[in-house]
This record gives sequence, C-alpha cells and structure tokens, in this order.
Amino acid sequence: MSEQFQMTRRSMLAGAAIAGALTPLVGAASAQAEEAVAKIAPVDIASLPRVKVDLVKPPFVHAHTQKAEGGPKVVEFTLTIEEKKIVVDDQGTEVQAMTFDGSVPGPMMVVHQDDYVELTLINPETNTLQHNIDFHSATGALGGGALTVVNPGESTVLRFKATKAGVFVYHCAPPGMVPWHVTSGMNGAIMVLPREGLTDGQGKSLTYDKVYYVGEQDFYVPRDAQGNYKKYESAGDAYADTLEVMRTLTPTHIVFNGAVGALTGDNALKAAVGEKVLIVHSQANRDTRPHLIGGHGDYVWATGKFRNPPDRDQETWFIPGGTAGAAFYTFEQPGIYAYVNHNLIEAFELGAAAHFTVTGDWNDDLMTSVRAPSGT
Ligand SMILES: [Cu+2]
Repeated sequence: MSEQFQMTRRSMLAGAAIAGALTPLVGAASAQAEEAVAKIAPVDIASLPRVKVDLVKPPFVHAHTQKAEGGPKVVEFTLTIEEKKIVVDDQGTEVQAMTFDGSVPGPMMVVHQDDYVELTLINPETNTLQHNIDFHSATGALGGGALTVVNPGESTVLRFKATKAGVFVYHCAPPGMVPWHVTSGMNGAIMVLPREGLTDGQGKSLTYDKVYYVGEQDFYVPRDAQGNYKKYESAGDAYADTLEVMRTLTPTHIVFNGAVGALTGDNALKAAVGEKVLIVHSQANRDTRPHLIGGHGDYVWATGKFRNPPDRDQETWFIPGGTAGAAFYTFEQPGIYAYVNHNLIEAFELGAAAHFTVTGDWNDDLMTSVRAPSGT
C-alpha cells in the first residue's frame, strides 16, 4: 500500500489524508455557508405548521398524503448515522458500511414542493468518522454538505426549501472522502411531490396505491491473494484496500437494498392485480437501467423530475448515476416478476435484482399457453 493511502483516525476526521477534488470547493463554500447561517430567512418560518415524521426502513416509505393539504409546512426528520458491519451476499461477504439510520439505502423522505425540510443529523460518539449530507433537492452550500459536517459526538440541524418537484438522491459527502462514503452505503432519496400530486402531464391525476423505494448500491470489496473477500475491523481499516478496488471502477457487488437477495423470496415486494405501484429507484454513484420482467413502466420519470411529462409504456429506463427515478405501473397479471438492472450481468451475477409477488386472477386475453412445451 503506498504511503499516500495510509491514514489515521485523526487525519480522516480532518478530511485531509487525500486531497479530494472537492476540497477547494468546500473551503469556498464554507464562507458562503457562514453567511447563509447569519442571514434571516425571508419567510416567517415560525408561523408555518410543523410536522414530525418517523422514517421507516426501505423498501417501505413513511405514511404521507399524495396531494398537499393546506399551505407549506416545515417537515421535521431525524437521521442517525451508523457505521456498522453488514453482510452483502449469501457467502457471508462483509462490508464495513456507513449508513443513514442503519440501512442501505437510507430511508426515503416525502414532502411536497415548497415545504421546508428540517433535518436533524446525528453522528453518535460511537462512530469513528466525520460525515455530512448533500441533498440533491436542496439549493446552496453543496446541497447542505457545507453546513452539516459532523464529527462523532456532534449533531446539526439543516433546513432547506424543497423548491423542485421530483425524486432526488441524498448522500454523505465529507471533504476528500465523497466516493468512499457513498459506495459504503451512505445514500438515500427524498420525494418532493407536486402539491397537486402526480399527473400524466396532460391533466390526468396519477394516484398510487403503494410506493416502494429501491436503492441500488455498488460495493467494492477487496480480495486477498487467494481471491477471497477480505474482512476488516472497521471502515478505517478497510479504507486503503477499498480505494484500490474503487479505482478499478469494477464493483464486486451491485445490489438492491444493501445485499444480494434483500428484495427477493420472502422479502419480495408485494402487489395485487389492479394495484397502482410507484417504484422509486436511486443510484447515487453509477448508471442503471431498471426493467420489470413481464411488465412495463406505464409512466416513467427516468430522471425523476415531476414537472416533466412522464414517458409512456417503457420497457427499460435509464437512470444516470447520482439520480433517483420513478416508474408508475398498474399490475395486470399475477405471478412473480423480477425487477432488475437490465445490464443482466449486474442483475444475475452481481445481485441487482428484486422480485414482485403479485396476487390476483390470470387474464387469458393478455397471455395464454396455446400449446405447452413438449417433444415433437
Ligand atoms: Cu459519511
């Protein structure tokens, strides 16, 4: 390992072990951030109603209304950062993960356009690293990253106005350490619904019966000389070797919701024939191409922004890295559907696959077996 990659806990906390590309930006943004803190918000925040939301673990999403009731609110969320060991496949391969609230991806938040998001971010003393949060839905100060840098034992409160409607990624972005934290699991999504709810772009309202959140994650697990995955005591211990694998741009695992099989079998997503399901899919680091085998995306916002009319009747949709997308589908047949990244090597060999188990009556008109497979 080259000396450049050696790091101590102290240097990691300072974010100075590696001159990350963002470091000069962070310096400049800090001055702006101080100014932002000093300024008084133009809206009388104290007069707005407040709602406190308890977040739930993906693929589930906290209860919310699709159409906004009343005027803008301040919506309060809390995220606790947890550095923890996770197992990412059925071979017992371990990752020293960094998480928001203990899950990969972090929980999905839902607000309406022009609401204020007020996040309490907690970095408990039991952690070892510095973290922060960059909301792609926020405006200014590196998406909040420059205002939220917290060392172990610290917490912070950030408020931003959700001015853009859509689904957006959030992720950790500490100075000099951004890709390592993101590919260690520290990312999630927020959905900012139009106040009138979703529409097809032509005046028709689109109301979903269920929403699921799928967070796709690439992991870069180092191997030993025999090709076996290595285990480490902490994220810091794994850092140098992990960075070497990251620099190959070749993930060892690409998974949905933190592990191979996290959304298959008993953990399959559930739906019924006739149910309208919104699938929110994020990938904070790499491009992906979701596909529902045996179904479609009736309405798809591939780059996730609801002021654009959705694409209709899609077979596969493309989500660029650093983006969340949304697909709306009404299931029409029962059975088990695989929902995959249609780079099929990434799906079948590396893990990027989920299942939907759909109940209901089969429609022979849509499909029937005219003659079952048999010898001639
Ligand atoms: Cu972090």
